Amino acid sequence: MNKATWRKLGLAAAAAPMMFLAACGNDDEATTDEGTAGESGEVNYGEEMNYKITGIEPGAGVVAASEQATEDYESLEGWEVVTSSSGAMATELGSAIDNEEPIIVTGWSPHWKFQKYDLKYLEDPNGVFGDAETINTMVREGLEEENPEAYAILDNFYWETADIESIMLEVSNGTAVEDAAATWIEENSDRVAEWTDGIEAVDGSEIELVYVEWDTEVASTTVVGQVLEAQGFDVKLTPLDNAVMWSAVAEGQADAMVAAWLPGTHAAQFETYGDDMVNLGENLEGAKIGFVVPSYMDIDSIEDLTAAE
Ligand code: PBE
Repeated sequence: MNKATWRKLGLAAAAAPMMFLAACGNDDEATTDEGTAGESGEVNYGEEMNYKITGIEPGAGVVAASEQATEDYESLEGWEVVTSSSGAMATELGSAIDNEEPIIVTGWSPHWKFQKYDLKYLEDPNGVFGDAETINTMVREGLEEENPEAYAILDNFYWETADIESIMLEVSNGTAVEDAAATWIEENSDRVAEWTDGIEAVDGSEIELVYVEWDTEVASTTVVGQVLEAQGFDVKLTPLDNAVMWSAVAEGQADAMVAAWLPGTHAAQFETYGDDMVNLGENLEGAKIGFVVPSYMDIDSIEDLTAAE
């Protein structure tokens, strides 16, 4: 038996006592009408949310996957992914939680929202959002020969979820990302020293990193930028749209990015541009995307939602 079947059985079992109570509470007629009783315990979140999922930037992989989900799941028929920005998504999530209202956001980890709020990923039995991923560092062809010191530092850059989340949390609480990154570097000087170990300092050599203004990428790119700066580089950080970020590195207009989510989230971009750049491998493991909801919502799976009428 698959997971979905188990879950349905579980729901049926949970609904049974409610049917009984509903029947007892009805003085006129001890109705056992299955339809009515079965529905009495369920909230129609779709109706409450106007069948809308709160998205982020249109170019994000998680938005593309979410749109795919609305096509793949019967339970999401008639639903719409509304795009905006990562910042707007976070604001909407916060105010829904303040009012204990239902909300579904296109979420990802690592992210400070999991430290700040009680949240859960909706199960994705069809696997539309893929499994755990890595965030990878990509550099332009020729960087190794032309700027071996930068290449080596970028190649060494590797950290963990707790590291990036501590910076993101600070930033979400109002600290400037430059300050949060500087504090993290100071407190983790041993780790940072490993990234630059044995690499000679340079004198103002230029390096440009491109990124998208997602909370994760703002944190990682700022840290790497500061580490490069401390090694004597003249660092430029350029925020772009997702596709433009990939094409800038592929075409050699920018030197590097630390923001490639693979194998799933940026599969389309990797397919288009991956052959024209150098993959330096993961800088973080255990990343994930999916539908994220407040824990107080009484559903566990995408299949627990209901299609629009
Ligand atoms: N994200 C954060 C990006 C990758 C990094 C999950 C919002 C995306 O969906 O493309």
